[in-house]
Amino acid sequence: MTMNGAEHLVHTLLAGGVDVCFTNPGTSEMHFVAALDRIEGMHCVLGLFEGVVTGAADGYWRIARKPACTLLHLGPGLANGLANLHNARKARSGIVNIVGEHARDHIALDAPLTSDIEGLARPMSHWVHTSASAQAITADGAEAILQANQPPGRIASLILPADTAWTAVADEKAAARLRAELAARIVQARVARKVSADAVKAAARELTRGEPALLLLGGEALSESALAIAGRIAAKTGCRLMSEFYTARLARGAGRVLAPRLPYAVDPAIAALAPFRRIVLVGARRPVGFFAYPDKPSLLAPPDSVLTTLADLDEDLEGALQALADELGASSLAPAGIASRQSAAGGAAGAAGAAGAGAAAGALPTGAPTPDGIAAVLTALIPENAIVIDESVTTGRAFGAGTATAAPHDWLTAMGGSIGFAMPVAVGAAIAAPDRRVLVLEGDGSGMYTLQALWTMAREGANATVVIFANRAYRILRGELAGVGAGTPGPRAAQMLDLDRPELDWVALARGMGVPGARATELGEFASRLRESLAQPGPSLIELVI
Ligand SMILES: Cc1ncc(C[n+]2csc(CCOP(=O)(O)OP(=O)(O)O)c2C)c(N)n1
Repeated sequence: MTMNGAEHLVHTLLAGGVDVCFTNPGTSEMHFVAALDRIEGMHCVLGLFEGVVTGAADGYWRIARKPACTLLHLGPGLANGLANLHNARKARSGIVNIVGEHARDHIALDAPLTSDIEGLARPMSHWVHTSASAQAITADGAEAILQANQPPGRIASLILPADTAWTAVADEKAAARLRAELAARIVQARVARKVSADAVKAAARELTRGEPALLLLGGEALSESALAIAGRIAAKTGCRLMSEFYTARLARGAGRVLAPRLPYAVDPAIAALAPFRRIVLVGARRPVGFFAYPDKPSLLAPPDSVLTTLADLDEDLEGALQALADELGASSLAPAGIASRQSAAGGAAGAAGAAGAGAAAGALPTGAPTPDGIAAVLTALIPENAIVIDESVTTGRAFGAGTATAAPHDWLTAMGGSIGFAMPVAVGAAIAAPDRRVLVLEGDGSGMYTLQALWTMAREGANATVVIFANRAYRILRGELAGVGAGTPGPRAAQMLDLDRPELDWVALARGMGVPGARATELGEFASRLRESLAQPGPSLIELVI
C-alpha cells in the first residue's frame, strides 16, 4: 500500500534523526498526527500553548545538540509560538517547524483560519518553504532538516498543506532513495567553517601587544572543552575571559574555567569592559546595551578599544581557540582561571562554596531571602551536571558571580529577551537529558507567560525543579522607568508594574497542573524545600516569597 505525504514526512524526519515532536495540532494536521500514530519512533509531546512547544524545541536543541520538530496549527498556532521562536533564533538553536496549512484549493476561499503563514514565519525563521505536493515532501522535509543542522543551528519552517499530507506519493522509490542518503548529508551539513589563518594571526597579535586584553566568548566557545583552551590562552597571554551576558549554554562550576558573564545593566557593563584596550570576539557579538537610554552609550566597550573577530558563530569556535592556542604556544599550559571552591567570588558565595554541594542545611544562610543568600543556597545545592535555566530577572542579578563555584553545571538564558522562556525550555532540556536535573530559576512575572509548561512537565515526568521568585511585581520595570528618565511611578504606572492584586498562588497553580509545590518565605526553609525537590523524581515547584 502506498503511503501518503504525511507518512513520508514522518519517515523522513526519523531518517534525519528528528525523533521528538513538540506539538499542539488542529484539524489541518490530523493526517500528520495519524501518521505519527502509525509509524513507530517519534516521541510526541503535547504543549497546551504554542509558546511551550517552540520553547521546548529550543531547550531540546541546546542540550541534545540536534533538532526536534514542532507541529503547529496554521498561522495562529505559529503566531502563538513566535516569541519563543525568536528566543530560539537568537540562541541559534536548530528547529524544524512543521506548520499545517489548508489544502491548496481551500486557501482561495479565505476560510476563517486562512492567513499568510509564510509571512508570519519569515522573521523568526532562517528558511521557510511551503511543500507543493506529496511527491515533493520528502525532498522538502530533508532540506528542512539539513537547514536546521547547519552551524550553529537554524530555524527551518516547513509549511504542510493538508492535501500534501493526505495525497498518496506516486514514486516511493525516489523518496526512499532521498532518505537513504540523508544521514550522510546531515553529517556534512554540520561541519562548521574553519577560521582563516589570518584571523588566528590577527587575534594572536592583539593578545600579545602588552595592552590589557579580553577574550569575549559566546556560542560553542562556552563549552567546557573550549573554555579550557581559552584558559590556556589566558595563562599564556594574561588576557581576561568573559562571556556575553546572555548565553545559550554556558559550562560553569567548580573545576571549569570561569568566564564571568558581562553584566546586564549598561553602567556595570561599561565598567567591566573599561580596563580593556584589545577585545577579541569568539562567537560573541560586539557588546551593545540591551536598550538605549537617554545620555548613555549603546556601545559598551571603551571608545578607544579595538575589537577583533577571531571567529563568528557559524565557524568552528573550539577549533579557532585551539588554533589560537597553538599559534601562541599555549596548548600545553595549565588553564588559568579555573573556578574552585576556595576562590569563590564574594562573601556569601564563598561561605556556601566552602560548604560544598550537598552541604548540611545548618551550614547554609537563614533569614530573609536576599539575592546573595539565595545564591549561597543555590551554590551549595546545585546538583552535579544540572541544567540551570535562568529567567530570574532582578532576583538573579547576583547569581552569576555567586554560583560560579557550585558543582559543575550548564547555565542557559534567553538569548532574545522575550520572557516566558524558562519553563518551556526546561521541558525540552528534560526530554533531551532525562538523567540530568533541570533547575528553573523563574521570576513570577516571566513565569506567568507560559506556565502551561508545568502540565507538560507533569505528563512527561520531567526531572525539573522550578523555583519561582515571587516578588509580586515586574520589579525590573520599576527600575527601568527611572532608568529611561521617565521618573518615579505614580499610582497608574504602579498598577502596570505590580502583580499583587490579587496575589498569585503558585503552589495552587502548580497543583492544578499536576505538579506538587511548596512555599518558602525564609532562606532555611528554601534550602530544605530545594533539597527535597532535587531529591525527588519528576517535577516540583517552590514558590519563594520575596
Ligand atoms: C514578551 C515580553 N513581554 C514583555 C517584556 C517586558 N518585560 C521585561 S522584564 C518584565 C517583567 C519581569 O518580571 P519578573 O519575571 O517577575 O521579574 P522581576 O522584574 O520582578 O525580577 C517584563 C514585563 C518582555 N521582555 N518580553
